[in-house]
Amino acid sequence: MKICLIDPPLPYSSPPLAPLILEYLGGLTKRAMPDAEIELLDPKFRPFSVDEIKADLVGICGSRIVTLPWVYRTADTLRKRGMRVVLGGFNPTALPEQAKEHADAVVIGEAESVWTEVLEDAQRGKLESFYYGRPLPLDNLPLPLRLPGYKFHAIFTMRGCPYQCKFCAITGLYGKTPRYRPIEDVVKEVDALPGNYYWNTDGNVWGCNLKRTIDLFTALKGSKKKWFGFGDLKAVATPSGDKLLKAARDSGLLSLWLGCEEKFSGEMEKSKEDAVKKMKDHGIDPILAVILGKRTDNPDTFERIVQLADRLGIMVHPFLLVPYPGTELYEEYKPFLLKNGQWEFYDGAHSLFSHPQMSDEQREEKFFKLVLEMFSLKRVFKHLFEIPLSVFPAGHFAFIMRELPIRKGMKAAYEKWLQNSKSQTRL
Ligand code: B12
Ligand code: SF4
Repeated sequence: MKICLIDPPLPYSSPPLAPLILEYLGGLTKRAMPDAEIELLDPKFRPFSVDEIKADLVGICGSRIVTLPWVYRTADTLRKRGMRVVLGGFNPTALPEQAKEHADAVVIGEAESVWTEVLEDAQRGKLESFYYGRPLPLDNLPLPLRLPGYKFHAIFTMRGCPYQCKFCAITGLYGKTPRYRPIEDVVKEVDALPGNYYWNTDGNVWGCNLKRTIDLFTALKGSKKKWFGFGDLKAVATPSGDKLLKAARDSGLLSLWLGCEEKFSGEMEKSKEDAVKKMKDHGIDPILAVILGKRTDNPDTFERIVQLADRLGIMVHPFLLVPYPGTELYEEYKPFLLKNGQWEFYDGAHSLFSHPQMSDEQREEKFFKLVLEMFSLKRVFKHLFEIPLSVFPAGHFAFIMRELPIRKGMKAAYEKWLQNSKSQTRL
């Protein structure tokens, strides 16, 4: 049997990161069906024509909502050509009935507990409509089939998060109870990674269990590889913050996206500003992934971000708030949603709900003004001098490799928005 797995293209350019979902699902497939022919396709890296695909079963990842129109279109085309298609990931889990309209089968939840059954049913020509993945312990996981040619690869060390931030999709898929991979498995996987840099994709790398995190970082000290991740400032602000940061730095952490600060609205509490400074003192470059345009934000929130970035000497990645289906926020914002179901607009650069104080255009305008400022060459260049000298040259090199494609993506989003605004004015 030939199985083809696809991670869809993104609307804007992204860092040269190998899609872990393909590598991991590939590993799971190899273990379940060692004789199957497996093809992993990433159009972000190597564009292909859908007409070239020939397989007995095609699995497509529907995890990033903005890609859903492409996922559905491609699935429809492949099914018309007689191929069976299975969809899985964050959005097929949140919207299974919608996904089923475009697929022979939908995997709801995590794939591990049902993937063998899916493959065997596909081989017998008897796929069920829905497969319900159960959360299993994270030991004895297959080794991902690593793809060649990428600058960065990724790992995960845990699933689940107890915090339940209203906007975040993580708990809808993985649940609230954290599950951890055995530390020795993570170390082995990191040692086996190609290249010198990797991405830890855990929702919050150090927010769930401080002791386990410090043990993990200590065990990774010998790996000599450098890495990036996502996390919060709460853990840093605890009395164990210094110990945590030292272990993180020794494990090779270069840079961390602070994307878990849900209530953040342009001002930071003193303790959190101190936590940012502490990270920098330990040689870690914090990036503030800030979500803007919330119904509780004021018009001047956007301007305050610039002042904060200057005060703290950090990069800021701004996004407009996206209410993801399956989250508490999506339910709360339902009465205000403007483009519900038009997933191509769910890219973090569009106004998706009405706002009590700002028009949709005003929020998008303010957002792009901030984007252009944050990703100006002047600012990117200036930030090279804000990255702690102790991580030269690896930290600086990795910053350029990561940030330039993101900058390119943000500029492309702006150009597209400008074009659309002009054509709307003409109408
Ligand atoms: C890595 C990553 C990226 C990479 C992707 C590129 C790459 N080459 O991998 C980058 C950094 C580019 C990225 C970008 C974006 N991302 Co992202 N990303 C992630 C992240 C951190 C890890 C995903 C991953 O690799 N997981 C590892 C795999 C093995 O696990 P998994 O995906 O959960 O898969 C399991 C199940 O979901 C299921 N499954 C998944 N797919 C499939 C497919 C099939 C066929 C089957 C059967 C099962 C299945 O089975 C798997 C095993 O159990 C997740 C957060 C997270 N921790 O999961 C966010 C996440 C997926 N991203 C998200 C978003 C929104 C984005 C953006 C669109 C953000 C934005 N607003 O602009 C951008 C795109 C910007 C652009 N450039 O256009 C959201 C998606 C939310 C949603 N409901 O849509 C997430 C969940 C983050 C969050 N906290 O909300 N992202
Ligand atoms: S935003 Fe971060 S802390 Fe909040 S639920 Fe998601 S992963 Fe957990």
